[in-house]
Amino acid sequence: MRVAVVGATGMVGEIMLQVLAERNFPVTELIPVASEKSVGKEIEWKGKTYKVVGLQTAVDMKPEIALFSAGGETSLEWAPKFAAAGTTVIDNSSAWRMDATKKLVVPEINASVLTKEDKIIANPNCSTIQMVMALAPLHTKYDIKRIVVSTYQSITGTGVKAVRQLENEYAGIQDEMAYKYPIHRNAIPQCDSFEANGYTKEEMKLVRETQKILNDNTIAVTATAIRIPVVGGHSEAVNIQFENDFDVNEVRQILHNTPGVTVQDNLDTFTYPMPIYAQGKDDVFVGRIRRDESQPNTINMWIVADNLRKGAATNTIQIAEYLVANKLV
Ligand code: 2RA
Repeated sequence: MRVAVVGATGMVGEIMLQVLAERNFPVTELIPVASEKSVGKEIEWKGKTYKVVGLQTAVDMKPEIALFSAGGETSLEWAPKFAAAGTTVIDNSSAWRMDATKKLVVPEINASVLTKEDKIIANPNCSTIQMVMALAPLHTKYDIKRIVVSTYQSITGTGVKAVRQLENEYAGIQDEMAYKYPIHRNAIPQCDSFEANGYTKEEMKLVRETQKILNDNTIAVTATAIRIPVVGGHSEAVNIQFENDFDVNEVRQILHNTPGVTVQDNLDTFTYPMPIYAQGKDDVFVGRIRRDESQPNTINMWIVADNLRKGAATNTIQIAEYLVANKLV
């Protein structure tokens, strides 16, 4: 299968290449794609050297699948061009996620919505993916009424510039490219830009994408997204109010039985998820599971995942695996 990776030289693109190899995805021809400034650059993949090509060249090569992680503008302009050439696009940007004609997919939850006609498929936002991975089976069982989520997001979600800034701040190096605020020894209550309602786009992604993936606009969601100086992944403190009561041990068992979710929850051994240990793994880790004693039918939990893997590259490739397994490409 000819597979294009659009944004192959970026942080998520590089993880996509790594995960394609790890999972032995059936690639017969790899097409690394990047902006004009990177065309001709050589990359190594599975022992072979490939030259980066430009977008139009990649379209003309008619890959069966194109995995995009190149920003919303590139997706809006080029995903339709790939689709018109017969390519199935799986896009990691936010460009198509809330488009009513496009599917927004976490394979373990709603891959069954996919058909041969879906030529542009949206990969959800990283902080949404890890949350719905844990909440989807609980919604089925107990019917979620409201979610209050606070995220503690890795600086890798911002991109390589933020990682470089943090490293420079660690080393005491002045970084003229630095963002407005320091990252080291700080917590920044802003991920992405602000909308008119005073929430950031990141926070509103958690609201809108959760309702779309769980196919239930009655679920009330409110979010606060914070950027913190960690690199391993995103962490989330989630408070969930159900329509129905629950048993905490049954919740743990449901999560334990959920593919792609690992429960790490033992206070006697101080066992709970942490981003430094989630880094490089594809599971979503859940702990600190406990009843909210302040109101009925409500539970608290702590959800951690590598935002570059299950939050981006791996989920994208799992969608591609589903398409191949079900002969939808
Ligand atoms: C972030 N989820 O963490 C967004 C985009 N990767 O900034």
